[in-house]
Parts: sequence; C-alpha cells; structure tokens
Amino acid sequence: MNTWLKALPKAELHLHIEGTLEPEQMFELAARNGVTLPYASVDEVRAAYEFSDLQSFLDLYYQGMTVLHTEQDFFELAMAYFARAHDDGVVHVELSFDPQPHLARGVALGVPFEGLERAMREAERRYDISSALIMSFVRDRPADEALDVLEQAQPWHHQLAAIGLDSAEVGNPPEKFTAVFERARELGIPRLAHAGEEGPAGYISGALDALDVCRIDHGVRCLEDAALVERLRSKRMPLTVCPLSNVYLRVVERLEDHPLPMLLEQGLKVTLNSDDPAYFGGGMLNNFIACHAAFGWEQAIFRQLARHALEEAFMDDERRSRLL
Ligand code: ES4
Ligand code: ZN
Repeated sequence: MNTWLKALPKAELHLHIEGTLEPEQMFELAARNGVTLPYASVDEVRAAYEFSDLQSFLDLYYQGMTVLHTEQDFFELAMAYFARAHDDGVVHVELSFDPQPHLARGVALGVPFEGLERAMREAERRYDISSALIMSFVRDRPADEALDVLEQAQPWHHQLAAIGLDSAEVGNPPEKFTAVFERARELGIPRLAHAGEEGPAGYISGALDALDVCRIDHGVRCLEDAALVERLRSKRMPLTVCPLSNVYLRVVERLEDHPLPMLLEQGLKVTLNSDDPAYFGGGMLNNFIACHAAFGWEQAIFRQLARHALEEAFMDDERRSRLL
C-alpha cells in the first residue's frame, strides 16, 4: 500500500513554506547569516518540538524562520522541500508564505517573492512539479497592516494564485479582515483562510460570509454545526485537512479520533495536506500512510482525496486533465 500511495499523483494545497525548515537547514542558514539560535544542536531543536496547542508551535515556527535572510535562503528552503515532495510522489504544490514576520525583521517583500519564484520555476524544470504561490496574512497582527502589505505587494500580484489567512485563530475572527479581503476581491485575487482549526464553526461561516473564500484551510470543526456542513457540501467547498498537524497541535488526541472519516461520510470535499512538515512528523506521503494506518481506507478513498486536490488546484487545465 505504501508503494501505491507514493506512486499516487498528489497535489498539496496547504503548505507553509516556512514550516518546511528542517533543523539541519536551520543551523546551516543560521551559521551563514550570523543568527544565534537558542539551541546547541539539531537534536535539541527536535526535542523542542513538543506542542501543547497552536500557539506553542507558532512560537517555535516564528523563531525558526529568523534564519531566512536572502533570496537565496528562500530559494534553497523551497528547493529542499520540492526535492522531498518529489520523493513523496507530489506533482503540484501550493506554497504559502507569511510576509509580515519577515518584514518585521527587515526582510523586504521582494526577497521571499523572488527567491520562491525562482525555486518554483526550477522545480518545474527539475521535477516536473507545478506550483502556485499564496501570500498569507497573520491574523494576530492588525488588519491595517495586512491591507498595507497587500498594497505594497502590487509589483508581485501577478505571481499570486491567492491570499490566505493564518496564525493564532482564536480571538482573531475572519470579520477582522473583511476590508483586506474585499480589496483582494477588487484586485481579482482569489481568497483562502484558515478556519475551524482551533477556532469554532462560526469562524468557518464567517470566512464564507465576510471573506468570500474559495477554500477553507483545516475546517475540521465544521461538524459542530449541521447547517454549516450542509452549506459546505452543497457548495462543494474544499477543506484542506492536515491530519498529522492536527495530532501534533492536539486538535485531536490521536489520529484514530480524527473527524476525517466523518467529514467524508458527510460528502465534503476533503483534501489531505502536510501544513508544516518539518514540525509535524513528515510530508504528504507520511500523512497518507498515517491515514491508512489509522482508518484502514482502501485505494478508492485515497484516489478520491487526491482527485479533490487536483480538481481544486490553481493549475492550468491542460495539466489538470492529464493528471486526473
Ligand atoms: C500554521 Cl498549523 C498553522 N495554523 C495556523 N497558522 C499557521 N501558520 C503556520 N502553520
Ligand atoms: Zn496551515
């Protein structure tokens, strides 16, 4: 089954590129850029990956990304991920990045945009992996700042497949970002948002109503509201579910307790994704393998999940029909 899961052409729709930073590369970039890390060794970093909730992870995630300084750093980060994704049988990656923490430490917007763009072109050449770029706003920062970043990013809007919304969810409801998302809509940029990861089902409805999103990242708490489930099903709204992430961040205690089988039973358009693979026990293939171990799904289920992702990917239709 593992060989078959590896060979299954997979599209990854929910991936934070800063969350692909492995400890070895963290040390390498820290040395190159003269950044002092609060860890003595790679093993010490890995030992710190014991999370009690989303915030305890975010603290390490923001700390880790401080080693990224130059276009070349972002290029190497993404290339290392594309190589691992290719090994996992991934044929398409939608990578999101968080410009605000980078800007806050003096890394100009063009640095991630140019470095990631170069890696995306190289991945196409080297691995025949297609990709799309998503710029995500961190919801625990002010909405005015997000709006300002959207305007500042104007020279790179043509590179963007979509904008997203991530970081600390509870206490930062989607409605806070209505004006930013309205502006993106005017600009013709598609919109996504994390919702219903730690936050309640009402944040998923809020993302649909206030932000006009075409995809919900996570969305696992939708099951708390039957009317919302019906709404998501009738719209065929994709949910980018991240099984191992949900275990590591204690959204569920064990994968066996995950609502994935129920989401599928409800007829929802579920996809499987890795979220922050360096922090959450591995990439796409590990997520697929873990679901097989936990739920015993047959090939038809995995085919359906992979088809959902290909159908919803920001990908040219000729390539899509070849892969479907
Ligand atoms: C994230 Cl798992 C998760 N949730 C919310 N925001 C994030 N940013 C990076 N990983
Ligand atoms: Zn995420």
